[in-house]
Amino acid sequence: MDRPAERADKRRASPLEPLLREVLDGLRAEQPTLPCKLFYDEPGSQLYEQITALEEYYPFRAEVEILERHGAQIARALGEGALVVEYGSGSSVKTRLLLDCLHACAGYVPIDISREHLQQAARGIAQHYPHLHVLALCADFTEPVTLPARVAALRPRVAFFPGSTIGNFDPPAATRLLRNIRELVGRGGHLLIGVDVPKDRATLELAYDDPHGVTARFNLNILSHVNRLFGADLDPGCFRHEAIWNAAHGRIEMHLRCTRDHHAMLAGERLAFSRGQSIWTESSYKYPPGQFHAIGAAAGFAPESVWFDSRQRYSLHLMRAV
Ligand code: AVJ
Repeated sequence: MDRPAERADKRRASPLEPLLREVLDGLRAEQPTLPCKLFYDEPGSQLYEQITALEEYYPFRAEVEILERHGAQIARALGEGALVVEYGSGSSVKTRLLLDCLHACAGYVPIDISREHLQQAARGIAQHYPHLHVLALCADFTEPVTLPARVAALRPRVAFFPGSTIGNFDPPAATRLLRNIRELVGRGGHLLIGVDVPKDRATLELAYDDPHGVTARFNLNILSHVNRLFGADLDPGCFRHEAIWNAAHGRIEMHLRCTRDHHAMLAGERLAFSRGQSIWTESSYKYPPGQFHAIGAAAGFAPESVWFDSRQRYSLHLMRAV
């Protein structure tokens, strides 16, 4: 049997330790939270793919429409021979639309936290573009990212950040993340980033609470992921999916609302949830263009162009690092 000191040592050495801290602190807060990056285990990434196929989830289709309609203009603005670094690449569907337009592309570095998903997507891209240098990077991009040595010399750099994933960070955290991206692309580098815009409550809430229950399964899956990661016994049957538009803050909030008193064990800690209480699992901020320009400016980016889909539901910003 481990002596306590040895056990503490082993725990300190585990890469899960900071994540476990984050999860425990979050679940014990007055408003319990879970970090939304934990949505993306294998089943979660697959559920997210299903969400993007839903009619109700307009951001995906709207962004594809923008890339299809304005791809040539985007490619001209980005110039030739760029190294494309994609943040949160997921299935890389949008990547193909971008790569198809780019005249000559020096390399492609997809970054994602979900390893299998990332490798599968990177293989797909490498097969489809046999002359392209593809280097997958499995990383949490909320931390500063270092590019692999083999592509580190390639310039100019373009950060491609589709999907409105930036909306998952509150404005101060979004600014910090864009600052990291600003450092990575360097002066004169570009950021091409998808940003959802505020709109009527009905459209927004339907997009995040679809009648097919896919988003509900996606939200509840985070509990199974936590259970698997930490050997916990949170009961998904005690929670119900909720998505509300918080107009004052300009964000969709996803919660898991506790439907009956429930306690669970997580890494030897007892957690109690009472009926009516929620675990806040995700925010999805929506910005009008001017508001997003302010965030970009605070991170060292100047606006170059903004494109919208035909129904003005979604925006794609091109910004240049200054
Ligand atoms: C891809 C993370 C931006 O916030 O719209 C979809 C995730 N959550 N449905 C979003 C999501 C619920 C999505 N992001």
